[in-house]
Amino acid sequence: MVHSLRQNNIRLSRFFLTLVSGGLITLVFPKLSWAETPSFPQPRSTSPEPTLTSTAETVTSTSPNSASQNVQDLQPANLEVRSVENIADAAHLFGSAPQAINPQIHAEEINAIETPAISPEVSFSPLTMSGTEHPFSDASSERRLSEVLAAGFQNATLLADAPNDPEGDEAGTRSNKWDPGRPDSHAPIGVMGDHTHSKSEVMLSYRYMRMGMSGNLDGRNNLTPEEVLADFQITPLRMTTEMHMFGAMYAPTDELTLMVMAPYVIKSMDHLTRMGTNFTTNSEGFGDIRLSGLYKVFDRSNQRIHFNAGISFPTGSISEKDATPAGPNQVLPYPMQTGSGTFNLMPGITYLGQAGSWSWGGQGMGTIRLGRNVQEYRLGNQLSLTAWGARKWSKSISTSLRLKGRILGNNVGEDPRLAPGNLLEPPLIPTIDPELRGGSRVDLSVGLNFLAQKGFLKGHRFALEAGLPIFQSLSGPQLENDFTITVGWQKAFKP
Ligand SMILES: [Cu+2]
Repeated sequence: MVHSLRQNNIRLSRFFLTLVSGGLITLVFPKLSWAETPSFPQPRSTSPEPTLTSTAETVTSTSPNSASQNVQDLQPANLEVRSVENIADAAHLFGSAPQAINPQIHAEEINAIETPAISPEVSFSPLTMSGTEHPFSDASSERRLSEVLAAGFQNATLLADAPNDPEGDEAGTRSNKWDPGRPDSHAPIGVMGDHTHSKSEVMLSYRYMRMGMSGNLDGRNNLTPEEVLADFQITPLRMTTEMHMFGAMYAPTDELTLMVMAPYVIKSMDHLTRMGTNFTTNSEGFGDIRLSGLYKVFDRSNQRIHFNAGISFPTGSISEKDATPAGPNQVLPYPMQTGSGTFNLMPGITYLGQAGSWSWGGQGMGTIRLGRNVQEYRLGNQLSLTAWGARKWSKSISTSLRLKGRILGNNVGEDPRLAPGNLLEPPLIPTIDPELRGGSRVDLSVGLNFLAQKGFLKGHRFALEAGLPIFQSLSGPQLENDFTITVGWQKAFKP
């Protein structure tokens, strides 16, 4: 049983590696079709920034980011916008502004309409029109044209990211769309599935998490080791959980982002027996791999909402063993296992908002275990709610404060390999009691997000978050949480 479970783990792991690497490879191919984008005379610029050019009929872009589609979505402002762009277009083609067009008229027309926001992906920049190399020879008509464009696009994104720089620092800074290019556009690093990506973006991530527990609680009351040993033969003293979390995200559309997360877990628990001896058990291995779909349903007024639909696979082990006073190779208690053994659904909803230098968000997520595992038990279902606020101090740095509440149920059913210990009087150890697993906790965390804006690390994100419990009430005796630390790296790009 153990052996076949292990083999299933390996098979599933291989399946996901194939899935992810296959996805990465296929992403390379759409790039080839960009070469077919019709190209018109460009402003004489050496900038690698994507440049929007236009004709009376269409707006095309060298950016793969469906800029033309986004611009054409600007109904009913379409005609007015085009008429202005015709000036720019004519300027591109003929090297001077047509004298017959009075920019003032267009400015009034444009001010009369409420220009819808342009997606941050659209690269439309009046600033490029006032560059030193643009084709206008008449400085005043150049200035007036810039004013017209600025008036018409005051709500629009003026500069957007390059195709390979989805987190460009200027993206969305002047639009009323939620801006993905800020350090605080990603939630504190301890939150997963907090953001979606725009079409064809990929993001890779790595997180290291460390959680420390020590001392036992029963309800909200602290228990000394002696108090626990009055009722049990062994008491856990402390536990350390480390997790290496590897993640990949890919957005097939602007609405849908797919995410896979693979944890590698390392656990260690110290114990004290009634006889006064100490012993430590260790376990490590891959945990349950999680696949999620994040579906964006709202993206307006600097706010976003997406639904999270996750499923985790029983790739983690429920048969970790180590030496205990009972003998070598003993199946370890529930909290020392690296997996749940069940398929789990993780439905959730995430809300994000931005205003000026501030941002905030919230996420509610459930974990619903489907059926029971091969040992005929399941871990408790979970509900977690978190909310945070963040302050952006520069284009690179933001700090955050976050509250997280979690309710965890007790196990249902019991691992028969641990059950014999329950027949002893007094019982062996609290960690093998399926009724002593649940509880509720509230943590308060501070976080730091860093988004490199230049140098060879441009676009790379580094983040840190540290949390302390401010409330815990546990079915006890059960080890209480002391701290949680998460550090992480993230990089988004367009393959
Ligand atoms: Cu991402």
